[in-house]
Formats: sequence, structure tokens, C-alpha cells
Amino acid sequence: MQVLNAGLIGYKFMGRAHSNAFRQVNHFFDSKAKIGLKSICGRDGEAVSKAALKFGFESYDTDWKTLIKRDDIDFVDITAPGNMHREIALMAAAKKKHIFCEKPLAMNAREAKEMWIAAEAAGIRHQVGFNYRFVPAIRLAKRLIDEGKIGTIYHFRALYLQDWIVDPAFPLVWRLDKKIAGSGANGDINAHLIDLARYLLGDIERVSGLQKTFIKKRPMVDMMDGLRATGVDSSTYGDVTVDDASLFLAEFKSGALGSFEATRFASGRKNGMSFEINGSNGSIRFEFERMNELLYYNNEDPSYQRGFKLISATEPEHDYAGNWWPPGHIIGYEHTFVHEMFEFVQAMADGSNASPDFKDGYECCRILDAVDKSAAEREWVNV
Ligand code: SOE
Repeated sequence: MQVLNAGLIGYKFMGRAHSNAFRQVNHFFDSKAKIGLKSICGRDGEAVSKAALKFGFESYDTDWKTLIKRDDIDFVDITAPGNMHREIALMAAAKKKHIFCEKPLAMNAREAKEMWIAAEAAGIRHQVGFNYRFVPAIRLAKRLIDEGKIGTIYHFRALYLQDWIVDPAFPLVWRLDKKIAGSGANGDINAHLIDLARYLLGDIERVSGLQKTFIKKRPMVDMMDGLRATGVDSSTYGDVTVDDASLFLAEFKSGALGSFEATRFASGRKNGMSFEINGSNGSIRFEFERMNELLYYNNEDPSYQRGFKLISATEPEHDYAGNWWPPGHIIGYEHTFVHEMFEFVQAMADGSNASPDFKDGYECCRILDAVDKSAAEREWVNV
């Protein structure tokens, strides 16, 4: 069987999630090709060599340009911070390597468009890491919508609530630096809501945003792993240059109305992503922290039976679920990465378009930029 060799750039939070996905795809899915764990890349030689050993890579590189130039790499997976995406992707496309890139695709829509055009011109497969599209219960939501079960959609109401920086003593990690991350809650977590909104309802016409940075200075720090930091220097402070919270109202091209709230200041909420969709025939509700379930309300049920029905999306008929365990034996966060990587391997193996691709990443960046602009100018902005 064909083996597609991975060159993974980054070995922290997303690097761990993606390398685990490579192995699980081979183990649980009948994909058209296997993934080879060829090389993992990071600047710190000692740390990346340990990661290579732990995650099961054959080798490691300390310079991403060297990695991209290797003849034994078929695709490049970018999990480095946002400010590196463009340069890496442009070189990978020039070398005709397929590219998987974490979200948000780029620092802004201009960069994202450049990446999309370069990838298309090179004829490579390209995909963005909007992993929540691959939750079986969200696929079911899409199916119900496409089958007309919800009818005409009037509302999309979405929240992404986290609290990992609510403590003012939490240090100035790279995700709080605009030069590295591009933006804060907007690009990091609103991006997911925007992608889901586009996936389920289609494009957004205009937005009205409101953003806030509640804590403007934070202690400096050495290292970050996942959402934890080490080596905090509480005597030196630096400026937070991104939004802590980003809210916006939206009008979809379909005429539906949307409200979006993304914040890192919702005490008690760890990864509280949820949405509700209301239509002429019914409603759908999803909460990530109960990700195996979907709530569905059908207006056409006899009135004495009406109520939200809880569907467990773990049957073999639910996308991806049959590749795992018997019904009711639930899956978790890491499985979403396995599913997205499975789809990417299929696209690379048979030359079909991957989805969500760099065009979707670009469309998301256009909306993120419009929200930033609207919040800064305190006006509605057309996307
Ligand atoms: C941090 O806010 C983060 O890990 C995001 O970067 C991810 O994309 C999201 O899935 C969970 O939260």
C-alpha cells in the first residue's frame, strides 16, 4: 500500500494532536494510503529529538526549510504559530508538497489568499485544521439541515467560552502577542465558530463586532506547552496586544441572523463551544463538552410529544463513528484530528479536493478581518 510520508512542523499541543492522529488513522481507518511518520521539526534539537522518539517519528529536523527540501517527505503539516504559516506554506507549495495547516490559516486574509493561490497553482492538496467539522454529531447536524429537517434557518447562535487567561498573573504567552498569533480570541476560537457557521449555513454577508482586552499587561514567560506556561518572571511585564474577547453579530447571505461570542474570560468554562440553530421546522443544539450528542427538536412532532430529542451520534450510520467502537462507546477531542487527517490522506491518495481547504481558510480570515475592522471602527462591515 502507498505510504505518504509526513513532515510535521511543531511538537507542542497541536503537534501532539496531529502525530497521534497519523498513527490512529493507520490503526482504525481503511484509508487509501498509510501515513509514514517520517520527520518532526522544531528549533530546540534536544526537545524535538525527544518528541520524535515519543511520538514515533523516524527522524527529526531543526530547520523547517531542510525538512521541506527532503525528497522523502510527501506532505508538510504546519502546527507552528500563525506568523510562520505563510512562509512555510509558500515554500512547501513551491516544492510541490501537499500541505495541512492549522487554523487560522494566516495572519490576515491577504496572506491567506496568497497561500491558497500558491497551493492551487502548484496542484497540491491543501487542508486547514478546522477539526470540529469532523465531530460525528456536527456531521449529523449538517445532514439534518441538508435533508431539510430544520427548514428555513433563521438563527445561528454560537459561543466559544474558555477561561485559561482569566487570572491576571497568567503570563504573556505567544497566543497573546499579535505579531505571533495574529489575533486573540477572534482568530483562535471565533475562527472555529465561523468555519462551522459557513459549513452549516453558508457564507456571511456583513458583521458588527465588539472586542475587548481586559488585562493589558502580563508577566513575561519563557515557555508554553498547550495552554500552560512555565518560567514566569513576575517582575517584568509586557503588553497584551490581542483581544481577550471578540463578539459579533452577523447576517448570512441566506438571510439568517447570527450571533457569535468568543472569550477567554468565561470563568469556569474550559472549552465551552456550543451552538444552536433555529429553523422553520425545528432546532438543533450542540455542546462540545458533550460532543457525542446532538439535541434535535422537530416542530412536526405531535404537540403532546414535542421536546428536544437527545441523539447519541455513535451508530455506524453516523460519520466516522463506525470506525471506532460499538454504539454508545464514546469518542473524544483527539478523534476529531484523526477524522480530519483521514480525509486529508484520502484526498492526497486519490487527488480529490480536500475540505475544508485553503479557500475555506481564506474565507474564514476575511470574516475575522471584517470583525476586527468593525470592532475598531464601531460600524457594520461588509465581508
Ligand atoms: C486554545 O484556545 C485552543 O486550543 C485552540 O487553539 C483550539 O483551536 C481549540 O480547539 C481549543 O482551544
